[in-house]
Amino acid sequence: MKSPITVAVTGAAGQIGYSLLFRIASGSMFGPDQPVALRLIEIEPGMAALGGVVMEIDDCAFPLVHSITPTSDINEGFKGVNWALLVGSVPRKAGMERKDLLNINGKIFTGQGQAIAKNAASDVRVLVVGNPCNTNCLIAMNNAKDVPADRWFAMTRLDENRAKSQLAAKAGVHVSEVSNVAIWGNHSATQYPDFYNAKIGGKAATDVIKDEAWLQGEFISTVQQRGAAIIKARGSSSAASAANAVVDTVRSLTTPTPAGDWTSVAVCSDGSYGVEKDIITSFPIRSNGSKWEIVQGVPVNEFSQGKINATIQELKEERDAVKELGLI
Ligand code: NAX
Repeated sequence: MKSPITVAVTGAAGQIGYSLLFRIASGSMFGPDQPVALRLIEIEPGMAALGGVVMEIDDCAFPLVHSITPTSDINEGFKGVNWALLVGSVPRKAGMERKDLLNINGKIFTGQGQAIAKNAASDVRVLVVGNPCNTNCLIAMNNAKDVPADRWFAMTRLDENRAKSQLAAKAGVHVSEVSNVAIWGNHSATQYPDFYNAKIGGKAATDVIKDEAWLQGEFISTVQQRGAAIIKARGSSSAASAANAVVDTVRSLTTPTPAGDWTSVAVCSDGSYGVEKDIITSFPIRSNGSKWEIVQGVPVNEFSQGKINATIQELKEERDAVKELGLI
């Protein structure tokens, strides 16, 4: 039997947590023969509900669950973790300014960054899901200086999966035919789902979907606004699809990317594609199973460059705002 991978999940009693924990525990994230030690972190008011979730995980009798540690103490929660999935945050409420949101979450993510640096395993990798996820990740990373920059990720995979599903529906093909979809920039309404480099059945998506006006217009806005459409229809935000994207992100970083393809995740910019260094921004990424790299040489035309500039501008403004607040 392999030794367990220790995984922390914050916001473990929330909506995404409720889908995610069972996927991790069943082996979807790390494989069918890999035991997991779960460290589940909630704030004090969430602890009673978390107790119920732990009872349900127990009641699944999962063969791969080595142990479950529910806690509201972040130092305890991040002890020895190989993966930290930062899902819990305070979402934007009506009337809240972006600066208020960054400030409230800033306090959470400075503390979590410090606790990760102090307590996690030396190989820790961190995926931030809680919004605004790119900038929350930036804050945590800057408060955990001992943890190398290439270990920090923010989630844009749900956007990639949404984009693939829209392209497949328009082309009338199964979603597995769609590849090479890159999300650039921020996980927000400014993100750019790059259809110019996408492929459908191995051909350029623009050769299969001969409707550039739809691609440049409705396609992009549907992907950008998909979260809002789900809230409208369901009465609460996407949870199972978000949890699925967390599983996909970790699997894509820990298994080799299929030849010629890439996936999307926000990482610390190294200046590739002229993007400002040291902001957390989504790029096309490849992994060999242990190391990842930004895919170089993906063509960026004038339309794409305009969209990328807009989303990077938003990330720079968020970075400046948290700098001004003294969070980084
Ligand atoms: P919920 O409100 O259902 O759950 C959040 C949980 O986090 C709650 O149980 C709360 O008690 C807990 N929490 C709050 N502060 C905490 C802290 N400091 N430490 C530990 N736990 C804390 O939200 P849910 O639907 O699960 O969404 C979680 C986050 O994911 C939100 O910020 C949401 O905006 C974000 N999302 C990000 C997505 C992405 O693609 N990156 C997509 C889905 C989702 O919108």
